[in-house]
Amino acid sequence: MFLDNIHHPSEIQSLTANELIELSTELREYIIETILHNGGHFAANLGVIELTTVLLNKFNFNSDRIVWDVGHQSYPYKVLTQRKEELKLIRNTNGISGFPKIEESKFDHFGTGHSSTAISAAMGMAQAAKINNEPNRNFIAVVGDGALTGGMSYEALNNIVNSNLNITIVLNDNQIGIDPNTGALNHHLTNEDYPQIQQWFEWFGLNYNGPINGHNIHELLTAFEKAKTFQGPKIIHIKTIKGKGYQPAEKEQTKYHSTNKYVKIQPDDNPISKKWQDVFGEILVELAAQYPQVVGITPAMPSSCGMQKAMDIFPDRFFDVGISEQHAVTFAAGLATQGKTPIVNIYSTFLQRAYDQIIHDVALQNLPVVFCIDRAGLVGEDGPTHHGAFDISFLNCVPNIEIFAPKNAQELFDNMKYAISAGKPIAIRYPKGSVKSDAWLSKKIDNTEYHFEKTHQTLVISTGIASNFVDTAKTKTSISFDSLHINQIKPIPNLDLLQYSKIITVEDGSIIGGFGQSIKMNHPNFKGSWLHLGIPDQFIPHGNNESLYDLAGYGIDSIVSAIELAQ
Ligand SMILES: Cc1ncc(C[n+]2csc(CCOP(=O)(O)OP(=O)(O)O)c2C)c(N)n1
Ligand SMILES: [Mg+2]
Repeated sequence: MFLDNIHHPSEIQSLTANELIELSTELREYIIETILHNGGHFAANLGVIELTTVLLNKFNFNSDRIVWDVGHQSYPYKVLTQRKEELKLIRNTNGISGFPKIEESKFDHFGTGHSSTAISAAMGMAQAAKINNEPNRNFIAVVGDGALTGGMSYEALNNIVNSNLNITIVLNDNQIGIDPNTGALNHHLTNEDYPQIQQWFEWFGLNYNGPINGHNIHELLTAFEKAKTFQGPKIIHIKTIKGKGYQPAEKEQTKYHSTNKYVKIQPDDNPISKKWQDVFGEILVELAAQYPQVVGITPAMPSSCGMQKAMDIFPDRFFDVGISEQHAVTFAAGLATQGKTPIVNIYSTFLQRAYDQIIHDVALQNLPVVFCIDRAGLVGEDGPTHHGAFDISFLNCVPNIEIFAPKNAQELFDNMKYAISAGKPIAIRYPKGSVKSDAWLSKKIDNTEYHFEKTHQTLVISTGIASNFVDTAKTKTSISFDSLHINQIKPIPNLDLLQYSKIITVEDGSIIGGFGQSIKMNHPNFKGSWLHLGIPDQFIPHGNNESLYDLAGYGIDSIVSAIELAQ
């Protein structure tokens, strides 16, 4: 057994080619077994087993540096850099992260999670080495064919030409992202237009070597040996198979991008109810059939975000634009100027990429773009790179936008239906997980008026799924209190609060600039006290989402404690 006997990655540097082959076999078996049991990103890791062993053989990552783009394929690297046992608890509460993380290991040189950052980060490191006159250090960026479609990758490539930096880009070409990749790059890669591909990279000033069989240790060794003798920016184009070595994953690469636990520690809250993205997808199909002006855009997430069905039924109106959040939003803005009502379907965390496009291209021109923001709030196992903590705060301060946070499928339907004819920018945020009430009627929406029983001293005001937490909290304490769910976060309603002595607000988002603070700001005459529950001014770690809500301070138990303390 090689795998069990590697205690430091430097030991891999002395292995022979045949030993690296053996090590790769063991590593693959270990990852398959562990991740199928534990859950986590799966198929991408199986594609980079040989690459990882060869990189650790050819480079010394005490002084050389590596950046894994997105980082979901860094599990083999984690195993070989002193985290073999820790893989068993990857993404669990208190376990290691599912992405490279600087604080986790001295071998994780740059934290990733959002795509297309690797070339820029590695260039920065290489530039610093050049300034420090350290010519013998190597800087590696491993970039997938999906990650290479993201705009930042091109911005970096455009800068590389005259840099003479000692940087090696590894293009891991497996011809898929989570879903099939789109666009020109994907077209040329799948058509195997190698002379053109070579020419294209050379045009950016890169020395090109490829295509290399990324599962052949001998070919990989030769390529990296050559790369080490070449000073300056270069690209090694390897071809790999996502899911390599596990037949079901090779066949169904999208399904096996990420897997759930085989052994469920906790059963789902309500295993029968649908996921938010599935309900969204069904509503979208219904509204698209009813309103021909509706079009849809997903930046590379059709199956994760639920737009796939609409894409299948209305292929001329729904677009997967690849990993390109900024383009996605401005493309939507363009569509909106021509009478279309675009629905941009995007994770909260990735919408951060397109902030200026929201302000400058959509809101400033008051264009009717509808943002359906998935995975808003804490997202559990993916952790701080992916928590949708900030969208309320960063949208709240943008004029012209209205913001909604439904608590169930009916509200999601009502909000989407309203948004389509609102004629202005609308954001609708909904979380990861199952919808508590997943049915909806295609009814006409009522005007929102907030009537509520005013019988107690304390009022809890909440939005989105935090309102479901409040409902459950009510059943868990003997202390009664008034509660109010607010679906529309912006503009925030004016409420008659004067009879209360204490108001507690609850939201699945950042407190600073969030829902609670905006209610407070809107009620300057309220003389009682305020308590805002939500995500504090910290990055929340990864782990089981239910426990994270309480860790952050706004889960069911936290609400109960706040109510009891208010007495
Ligand atoms: C900015 C951004 N948008 C979307 C995602 C979601 N995402 C994670 S992995 C992935 C596909 C990446 O494809 P590729 O780079 O080819 O890697 P592979 O999984 O094929 O190894 C996507 C779209 C992300 N991580 N970052
Ligand atoms: Mg890929």
